[in-house]
Amino acid sequence: MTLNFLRKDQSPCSEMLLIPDLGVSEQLELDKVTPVTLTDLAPGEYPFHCQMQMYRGTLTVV
Ligand SMILES: [Cu+2]
Repeated sequence: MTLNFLRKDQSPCSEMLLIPDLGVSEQLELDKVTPVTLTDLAPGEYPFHCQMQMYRGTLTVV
């Protein structure tokens, strides 16, 4: 599965995408799409956040 992240926010917080449980650490360029390919994803919840954990969310795999 590939998720496409479009960064529209110029805040430094939106520069890095970290999904620790999946070993993802991606730098996101402003106004560009960054594809992140994830393989062998087990169902579950995977928190993601910026470097300092101010922007955060959860990826839910069903
Ligand atoms: Cu941050």
